[in-house]
Amino acid sequence: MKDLKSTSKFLSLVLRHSPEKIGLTMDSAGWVSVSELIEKCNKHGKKLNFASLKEVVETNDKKRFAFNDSETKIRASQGHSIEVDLEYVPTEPPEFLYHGTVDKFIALIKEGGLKKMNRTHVHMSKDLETATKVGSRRGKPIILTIRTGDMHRAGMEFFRSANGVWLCDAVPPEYIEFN
Ligand code: HQG
Repeated sequence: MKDLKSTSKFLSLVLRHSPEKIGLTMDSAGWVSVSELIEKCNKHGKKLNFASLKEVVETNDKKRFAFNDSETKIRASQGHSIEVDLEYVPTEPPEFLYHGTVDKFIALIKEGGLKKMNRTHVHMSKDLETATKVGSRRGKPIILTIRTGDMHRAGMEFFRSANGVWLCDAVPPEYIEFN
């Protein structure tokens, strides 16, 4: 269990942020070769074989990673900081989505809205429980309600990652309910 978590964290690092750290080649859609990933992880001291990789993919709490159909390639489903084109399809969002954050960011969010910061998109959750978990990573969570239906009607695009995280480019402050 602990091993799986540490492997998941390591995979997040190389598949979302720094493939070059272990000399891995990533294509423009974020895929890397499974055999190359296993070889380079082991070379860099992170023990991994196909069975343990498959276990991480299948049991990961947020389904963070996905194989292609033939299981020869793998990628992270969202959360990247490097520019990748995951071929997200514009999708109509629900009327409201939620964003979990913490108090110290609220003044800046009120002023400038939600920004993607280091990632490729702003991340939103479909339910309060998930948003609360996201916010709790940084302290006492504050949940913002976003009027995503209004944003969509105003022409803004939304995407949903393979593991159900909602994404957009930015959320202007007028669409955020600060409660
Ligand atoms: C905040 C996890 C100042 C924003 C989660 C957040 C998610 C601003 C932080 C995924 C701001 C960015 C992403 C502004 C936003 N001024 N602060 N204008 N706009 N912020 O980690 O959404 O477990 O990049 O509120 O489940 O927290 O890794 O984004 O606190 O889906 O799979 O800046 O990461 O997924 O933080 O989390 P992040 P996030 P994993």
